[in-house]
Amino acid sequence: MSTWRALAIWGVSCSQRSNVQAFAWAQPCLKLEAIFEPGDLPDTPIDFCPVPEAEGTVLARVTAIACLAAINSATVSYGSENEGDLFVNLVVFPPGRGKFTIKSADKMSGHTDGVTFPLRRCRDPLNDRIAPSPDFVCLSALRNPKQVPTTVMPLDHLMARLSHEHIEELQKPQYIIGSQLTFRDGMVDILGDELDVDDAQLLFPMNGSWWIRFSHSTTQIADIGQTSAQEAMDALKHACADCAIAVPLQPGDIALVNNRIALHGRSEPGSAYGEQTRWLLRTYGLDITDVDPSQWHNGSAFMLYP
Ligand SMILES: O=C(O)CCC(=O)C(=O)O
Ligand SMILES: [Fe+2]
Repeated sequence: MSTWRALAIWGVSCSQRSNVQAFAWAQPCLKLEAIFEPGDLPDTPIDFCPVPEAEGTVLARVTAIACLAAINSATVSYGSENEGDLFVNLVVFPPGRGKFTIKSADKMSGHTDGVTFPLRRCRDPLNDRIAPSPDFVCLSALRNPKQVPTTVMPLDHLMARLSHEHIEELQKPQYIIGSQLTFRDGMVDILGDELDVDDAQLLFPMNGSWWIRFSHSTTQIADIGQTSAQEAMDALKHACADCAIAVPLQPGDIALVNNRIALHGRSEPGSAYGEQTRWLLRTYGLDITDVDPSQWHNGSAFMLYP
C-alpha cells in the first residue's frame, strides 16, 4: 500500500532514485493503485474549491505530494486557476454555473493542462514572468462509482500515426492556442486579459524524443489558408481518437499523467452531482530547478505566475 511498494514492483533496479525518476519520466501515465486509504469522506462537493477537510482528502493530498516528490517534481498551482488552490475537486457541478456545469458533466478530448504556458526551460515570447506548464497532472481518486475513465494518449503512439509531413507541420509556429476555461477569469484578473499564444508550435523535438502541447478545444490554425497546417492538426486529432487508453481510477488510486509525452482526457461523467458521485482531486507536478524567482507569485512557495 505504500509508494515504495509501488516503486519496487516496477521491476527495475530502484535502489537509485535517478532510476526511479527516469522510469517514471518514460511513462505517459503512471497509475499507482491503492496508494492511499480514502477512509471516511463527506458527500462529493459541487465546486473546484474548497477541498473538504476530512481524513481521506488529507491522505490523498499528502500521498500525492510524496509521490511527486519521489520523482523530483514540486507540487504546484497557478494563481490564475481556482485562485491558486494547490488541490481542487474535479466533480460534476449542479445546474446554474453555465459553461462550467456543461464541461463538468462532459467528456474531454485530448489536451495538455496549462496549454498556453510555455514548456519547461522555454519562455513565453511576450512575458518572461509566465511560468511553465506542469510536467505532471496528478489525479487522486476519491470516488468513481461508475468507473468513468480518465483517458491517456501516449505521444509515441500518436507519432506513429502521423506522416513525416504532419510532423513537420506541427513543429511550425502556425497555430493559435487559447486559454482553457478554468484559467480565463484568473488571467483577466492577473494579466488584464486571457493569455493566448499566437505563432504557437505544438510539437517540440526534445533530447531525441518529442514533447507536445495541444488542446482540442482551444487550438486553431493561425492562417485559414494554410491547409497543410489544418491537415496536420486533423491528423493529430484522428490519432488521438485511435490511441486513447482508458484509465479508470478507483478510490485510493493516484495517476501521474505526463503532461509532456501524453495528452489526456476523460469519458463523460454524466449530469448527476454531489452525494456519492465521481470525485477526483487534481494537482500539478513540475521540476522547478529552472523556474525563475519572478515566475512565482510573491511570497508563495507553490503558486506559479500567472
Ligand atoms: O476528469 C478527469 O479524469 C480528467 C480531467 C481533466 O483532464 C481536466 O480537468 O483537465
Ligand atoms: Fe486535464
